[in-house]
Amino acid sequence: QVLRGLDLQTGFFTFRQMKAATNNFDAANKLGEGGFGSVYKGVLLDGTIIAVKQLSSKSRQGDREFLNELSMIAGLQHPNLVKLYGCCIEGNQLLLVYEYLENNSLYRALFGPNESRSKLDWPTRQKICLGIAKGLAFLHEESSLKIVHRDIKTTNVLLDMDLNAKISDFGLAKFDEEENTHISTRVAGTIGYMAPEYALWGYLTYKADVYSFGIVALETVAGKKNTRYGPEEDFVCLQDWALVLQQKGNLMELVDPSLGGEFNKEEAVRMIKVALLCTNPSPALRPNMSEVVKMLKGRTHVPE
Ligand code: ACK
Repeated sequence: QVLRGLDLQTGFFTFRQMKAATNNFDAANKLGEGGFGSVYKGVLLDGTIIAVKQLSSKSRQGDREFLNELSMIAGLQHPNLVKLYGCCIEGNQLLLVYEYLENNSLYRALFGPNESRSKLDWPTRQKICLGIAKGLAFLHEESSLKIVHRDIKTTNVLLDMDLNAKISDFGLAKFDEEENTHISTRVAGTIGYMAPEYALWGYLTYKADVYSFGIVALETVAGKKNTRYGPEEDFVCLQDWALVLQQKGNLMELVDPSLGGEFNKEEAVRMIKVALLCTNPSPALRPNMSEVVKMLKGRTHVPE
């Protein structure tokens, strides 16, 4: 029986259990490398499939704050967040045990090798972006912890059986922080997705996640990575290119051509406009995630 809570007093999963579940962390069971360490697929005795993340950071067993926060994060439940089943702490090993998601990451679905690339149709892409927005709105505004993710990107968005988006690695990045608004000494994020104020000055607020969400939304609509793109690859990122297309009144040119005619033009343009608001260089001018959710649903007018 998988317990859905975290009891750090009794220990939750033992290292032995995790070794058995992953066949001794067999290379064949390795799902990949995440920002915080290797991820393995495993099966518990009751048949539950899990993803075990081996945290690469040095010993944290003495870090009470880390454990406290971990137990709170395990309590966070939202349909658009990857469920943390628990953890295993033994010696200086720290493993996080997550639900296993069948469809890999959004990155693989959009840009992976041919065999793992799934053709995401327009309604699915919309559902994915809305899901990420809802998950972030929950982390920022509704959860008791008010978490800033700090590393939103397509590899940190996992897809379940029905291609619903689930955010992974939330809470990992800010264990040593006290406030959501501060000057961070250690900038942890991914170039290309990082808000400029965070990348340049380490100034971190939840608006940094809003920026990263905007980039992910642009990548999802365009079916293109946020790297040099555009005529003669002049543009450093998709966002720059989108701004130019917006000025030319030609935002549709950004939409993934492989979507063919099966998308709604109005919805696609709305999504790009929302993404452009999110990637505004000035954090104060970016909407918050619950506003983004409303705009994506077409419930609120998207300011030009
Ligand atoms: O695209 P992927 O296969 O999906 O590559 C990454 C890799 O591990 C490193 O993060 C995969 N991964 C991470 N967490 C999970 C999970 N809970 N279920 C399934 N795959 C996962 C991710």
